[in-house]
Amino acid sequence: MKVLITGFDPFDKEKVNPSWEAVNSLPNNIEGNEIIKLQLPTVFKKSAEKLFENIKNLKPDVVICVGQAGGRYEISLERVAINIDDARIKDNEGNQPIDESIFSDGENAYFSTLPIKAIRDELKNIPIPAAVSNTAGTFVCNHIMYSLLYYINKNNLNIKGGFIHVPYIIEQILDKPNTAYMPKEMIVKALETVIKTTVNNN
Ligand code: PCA
Repeated sequence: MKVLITGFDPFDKEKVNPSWEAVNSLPNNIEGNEIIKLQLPTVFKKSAEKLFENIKNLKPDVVICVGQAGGRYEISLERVAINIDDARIKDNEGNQPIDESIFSDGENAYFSTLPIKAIRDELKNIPIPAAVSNTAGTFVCNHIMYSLLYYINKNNLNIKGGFIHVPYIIEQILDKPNTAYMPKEMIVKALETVIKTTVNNN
């Protein structure tokens, strides 16, 4: 199978984004499956346009988008994306949409089609802390998850898609006392497990 996996560039004054640091460290092949890594800008709309372009060209079987969720302790397997942009801060190009729908002809919400419960169980077995999350927020991460599932749905594509939030990595929390983090190597291992579980789950 062909797996497209994305991470975001750094935002909100961070120097790195753990999602891209981990995605970029994945091997190009996992158990015979081709792994294609793509960095997306932390920018409303532009991120989705870049993702759509790559899905069109690459025709992947699985698309997994990954983002930073600073302050969370575990790998968050997002269940649902909602049709709302409501930004607490500006994105990397100064956009700050408030209470705007993402696609006016889209559903109110779409559910992940990744096997999130099976992934959670596999991760806990390793063991890596993981949980199903019922909100991806209302910033660019929810925006990309919603856009991905909207695109798959509207175009009737046979693609499994979903979104994973990951904690800060160590270099981000050195000046943030008492803040949750996960070593990058553990996030990489988690993403490998996400991929294996998804391609093996029919
Ligand atoms: N996290 C942000 C957007 C980019 C990222 O890595 C979010 O949770 O919306």
